[in-house]
Formats: sequence, structure tokens, C-alpha cells
Amino acid sequence: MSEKPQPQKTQKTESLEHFQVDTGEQMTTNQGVVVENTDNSLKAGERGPSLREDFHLQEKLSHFDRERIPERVVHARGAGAHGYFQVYESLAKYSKADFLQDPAVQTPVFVRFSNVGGSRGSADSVRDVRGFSVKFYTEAGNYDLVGNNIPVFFIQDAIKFPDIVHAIKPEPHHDIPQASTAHPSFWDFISLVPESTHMVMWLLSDRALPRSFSRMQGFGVHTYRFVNAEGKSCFVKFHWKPVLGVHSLVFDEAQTLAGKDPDFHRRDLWESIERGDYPEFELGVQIIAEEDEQSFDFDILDSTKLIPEELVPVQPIGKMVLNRNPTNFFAETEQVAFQPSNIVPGIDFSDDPLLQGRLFSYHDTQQHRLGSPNFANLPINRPVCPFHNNQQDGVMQMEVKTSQVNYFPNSRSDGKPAPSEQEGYTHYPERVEGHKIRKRSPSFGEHFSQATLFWNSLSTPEKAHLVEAAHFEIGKAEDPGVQAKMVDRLNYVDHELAKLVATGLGVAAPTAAVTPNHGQSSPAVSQSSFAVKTAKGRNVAILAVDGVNVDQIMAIKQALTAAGAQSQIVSKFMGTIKSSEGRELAVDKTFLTAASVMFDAVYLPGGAQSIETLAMMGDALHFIDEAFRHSKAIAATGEGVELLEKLSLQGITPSNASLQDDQGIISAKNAANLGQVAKVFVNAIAQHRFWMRSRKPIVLT
Ligand code: HDE
Repeated sequence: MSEKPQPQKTQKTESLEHFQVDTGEQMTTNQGVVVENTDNSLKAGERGPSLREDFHLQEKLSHFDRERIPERVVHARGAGAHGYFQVYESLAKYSKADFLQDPAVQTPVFVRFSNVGGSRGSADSVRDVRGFSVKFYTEAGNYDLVGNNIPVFFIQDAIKFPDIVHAIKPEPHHDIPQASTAHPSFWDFISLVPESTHMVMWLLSDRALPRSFSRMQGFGVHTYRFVNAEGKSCFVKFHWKPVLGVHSLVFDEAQTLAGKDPDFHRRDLWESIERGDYPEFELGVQIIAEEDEQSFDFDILDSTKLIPEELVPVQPIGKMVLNRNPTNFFAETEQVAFQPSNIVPGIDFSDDPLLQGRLFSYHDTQQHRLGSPNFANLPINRPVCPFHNNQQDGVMQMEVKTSQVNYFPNSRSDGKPAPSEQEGYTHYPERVEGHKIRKRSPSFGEHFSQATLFWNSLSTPEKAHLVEAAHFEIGKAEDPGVQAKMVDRLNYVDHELAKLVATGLGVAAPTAAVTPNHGQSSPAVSQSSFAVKTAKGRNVAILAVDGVNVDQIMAIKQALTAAGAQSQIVSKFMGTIKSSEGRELAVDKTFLTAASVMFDAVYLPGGAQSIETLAMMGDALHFIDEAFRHSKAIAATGEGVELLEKLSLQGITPSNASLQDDQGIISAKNAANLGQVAKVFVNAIAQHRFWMRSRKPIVLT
């Protein structure tokens, strides 16, 4: 892990500052007239009717009436951050892209993470794919890498996108359910579209429940092209790998969080940047030589397939650091306009029919959402390099063009602005031929092999979670016919999987496998292969009321801080609590304003009076029990151990000095060596979850 980078004053920061409006001392109208009073409208007498001439009231209300723009038709809910990208070494061998040449250059970026299905006000933690969009403000123009946290997609051809999205979104008659695929129309569609099988396996997996934006992978999904200065091209797949590793929520936790803290992910992103824990992602590429295009048993233009990392390794090429929160959500996160068609010399498209449709759709979407072709002039969308052309006017043109010449060719301004054959973007001169037909290539025809690969690669807990998710999701399909079709479909993936899902749905299990499981796996697709063990950025709840032992709290808190973890005292009331030694400690949250689902681990310090009180509080007992059920690390010292013993969590009775407990319960009754307890607790937090004790009803064979 690198040293913590200092926030950079990038060119992008300067370009935004240029547009920032002075907050000023005096309130004025938009015309600059100083306002006398903004709390009372102009009336004929104190109790009389309002007057038509109240220009301040009219301007204030009519501006307010227009404060919303259409939300994104998908990916409406999101959170953004500024940062920079830096390449490790020149990539000239593969690409001439300006920002991939010099390791000394920091290219400003703006990133927007998003949920796909829900509307702008929906909850963060729901089961969903996450968007992972990065705008690189390079010196050769803006480059947008608009990806997801899942490496494949539901469909192979862009023309089916409105259908899949209609099926995902709330049903048209009653607008139910919000931000969920667990409903009849989604599963009806999926049961009829075999190409969606691989993606649906990912959607049912833990990948669809990220613990935070900074702990999820990102994928460009499509195959793109790199082109070098000699004009040689290769194919490329993009990968973002989070430095903190990949971690997820458990489904029950995610559902509770949707009510307790619907902003869980955006809050985490915001707060970690504010305290200087900058999210970092390594950019990696899989390079495929042009001549190897046909050498796989799938088509690299088919976005329902990934290229297993075991076949083509991911080469790390640089790092992105997110080090600055937006100044204004609307101006930046809401108005940022990503377009896969925003490309720079050195990078090019492939013929993936899903990508090709996106090259039209995003630009079209931005014109609709942002209301004008001039959306590129908005501060967040402007390139940092100079840009000149003869485009004119239009709704809300903010530029005051000074040239009297707005056509090309011209002689009146020396033929400028002029295109440049040397420096201009040239499309890779790929040779193409064919008949005009609405047909899918036969090389796109196999839909199950990689779904099986994914299933085979998951760890046992990941498989159990997937089966449980299928029970929930397909269980809400309501139609037994659709459920039976889904079980039949899963039988193409794996026979045991189909049987397990059938049991939960109460439908007939298939009697035999359709084809034998090919037995191949790709360890890299299991998120357990990226489960970096670190307590950095974790949040620990310390449960305490009056009479708590202050030395124990301080020792554990100190160790957590040293490990880069946060800790918060959760108590009965806000304000302060008094320790057994009479010291006052500030309370961070109460059992009403916090819940165990907002934390990664729980610590129960001793102090006879504190533990006695907590033992009588249902909220406190629920807090511990829930953290236990969600397989989180729990530590207790001194009298805290007695409370754990009383709770007898699923038969686990903590002993006096159970420091190496592989169940993630760390207890030390005599609290003689707090340093050692803290060390073991920090290690347990770094492990994230202790699946062996989760109450999972599913037994995998
Ligand atoms: Fe998108 N997608 N998409 N998508 N998508 C949009 O653009 C679309 C697809 C993705 O943070 C829209 O500005 C089509 C794949 C992200 O602002 C829209 C197809 C992947 C975001 C659109 C796809 C994505 C969007 C809605 C089928 C992963 C959020 C608002 C060909 C590689 C961007 C907007 C942000 C947003 C169209 C499929 C990722 C309607 C037609 C595959 C991360 O233009």
C-alpha cells in the first residue's frame, strides 16, 4: 500500500473554481438587486392578498419550481468523488493515450459510483449491480470509462436494453417494488432470456451487496482496443481492483441498513475522504493480441463473457486515488455526463454490439437530462485541455464566442480552428465486410459454461449466500411456472444448485443434470481471492454506559486507531458517560441512532455497573446478537465477558482467555494483557466475517 497521497490542486479544481459563485454578504435577486426581506411576500396590508408585482417572490418560487432535472433512467442513485490517476510506467508499447505515458503525471478524475435499478432517493445497500464510472480529464481530451462492479452483462445486444430495464424497474401498474429485482416481471424476463444466466449468477452473489464503494471491483465489461503510435492495435479489458480488497454485506444486514441508514455507501465514501482515508483502486488490463481474437471458446465481443484471469492475467498499470469530495452534489455528481463515446487517441471501440449501442445512448440521454447540447460546457464536464470548434448557440450557451467566423473552411481566420491529420483522433482502420442482417453471431450462442465456472469458483459461504438469494429473489417471482423455468435454467449451470434452489422455492427438482458440470473454476472470480485482510477503515462499536472501565476502552481504542480503524461509543443517551474511575467520556451514538449493521465489529468493555445496565437493555442485547448473527468480530474484556456468557451465542461460551478463538469471539475476563487482546481483536476485524458461526439453514453437499 502506498503512502497517503496529499490532495492535489489539479487543473480540474481550478476550472471548477472559475465557475463557483461568490457566497457574498448581501442577498440579491438574480439581477443583482439587493433584497430587503426574504421571509414575507409583498401584501396589500398585513392580512391582505399578495401582490403580482412581487418580483422577488416570483423569481424565488419559479426558480425553485425548476430545480429538478430528470433523474437518470438507470443508475439514478449515485455518489461522486474527485481524485487523480497515475500510470506506473509508460504504456507506449500498447497505447499512445496521452495519460498512459508519463508516471510523473497525475491526471484529474471524477468518479461516480451508482446503483442501477432504484430511483434517486432509493437506499444504497439494496441487492443490485453497482456502476463504476470514471471521467479522466486528460490533456488530449476527456476519456470516460463507464463500467460496473460485475464483469459481464445481462444481454448481448443493446437493442434489448429497454426490455431488461423495463423488467427490472418497478412494475408499470403500481410502481412496485422500488430498487429491487425481486418481482414477477424481472424473473419472467430472465426465465425467457438464457443469455442473462451468467450475469444473474453474479447478481445473486455477494458482489451485489458491497460493503462500501471503496471495497468493490470495477470492470470495463466490454472488450476495447488499444492503439499505439505505430498504429498497431490489441484488444484490452479494463479492471479496477480496490486496495482495501473486496468485501460485502450480508443480505439481512443490507436489508436492515436500507431502513437504518439508506445513505450507508455515500456516507462511507464521503466520510473516508473527509478523514483522509482516500479510496484507492489499481487499474489493470488484460491484453489480447489482435491475432488471438478467435482463440477462446467464447467470443471476446460477447459482453456476457469474461476472460478468465487464469487465461489472460490482469497487468496492473496504474493507480487511482479519490481524495476530494464534491463541493456541490447537483453541480458535480448529478450533472456529470458520462459517455462511453468520450474517447481519446490510443483507445478505440470494439465491435461488441452492446458497446456500439451505448455509443449512441449516453449522448442522447445527456441531451435529454441536461436539456441542451451545451451540457459539455458545464464545469464538471468541460475538458481541461483547450477546445475549439464552430458549434454555436443553443439553449443555455454559456460561452461568449468572440470569433466572427464560425464555419470551415474559411479564409477569414486563417482556416482555424482546423482539424489535424497528425494529432486528430483516427478510428482504427479495422477491415469490415458483411451483409446487412438482424442476426446474432453463432459465436454468441453458448450461455451456461461461464455461469458454471462462476459457481464452481465460489467458496462455500459464497455458494450458500447465492442459494439463499435465489430463494428470496425467485421466491418473489410469484408465478410457479416462472420459478420452475428458473430451476430448469439453473440445472444447465449445475445440478446441485438447481436442486438446492428448487427446495427453497417448493418446486419439483430436476431429476438429472442436463450436462455434466465441466468442473473448471477461475479462483479470481471468487471475491474471497481479493479479501485483503486489513482493519483499515473499519468501524467498531464500543457498548458502554455509566460505570465502564476507562482503561480498557482506551487501550482498545488506541489499538484500533493505530490499525486505521474507527471506533464509536454507543450508549443509552447522548452527552457523556462517567467511567468507574469518575472520568467523563463523550458518547458518539445511542442505541436509537445507531445499529450493529452500521459497524464491522463490537467491543464490550468491562466495568460492573456498565455491564449490569447493558444486561437489562434489550437494545444492547439485540445489538450484540445481531452482530454475532452477521458473523462479525466481537471482543469483551473484564465483566463484559460475563454478559457474553449469559447471551450464550449459539452455544459459544466465551472462556476466560479465549484469545485465539477462530469463531471471532475474543474474550479476556481478567483483562491483564489488554495489548494482546487488542492485537487479536484487530486481526479478527481484518478477517471481516466468521462464516462458520452464521446461522445458515442451507447445507451444501
Ligand atoms: Fe449504461 N446507461 N447502458 N451500462 N450505465 C446509463 O446514461 C445503456 C451498460 C452504466 O454515473 C444511462 O447518463 C445502454 C453496461 C453506468 O452517470 C443510459 C446499455 C454498463 C451508468 C445508459 C447500457 C453500463 C450508466 C442512463 C446497453 C457497464 C451511470 C443515464 C447497451 C459496462 C453513469 C446516463 C453515471 C448509465 C444506457 C449497458 C454502465 C440510459 C443503452 C454494459 C455506470 O444512457
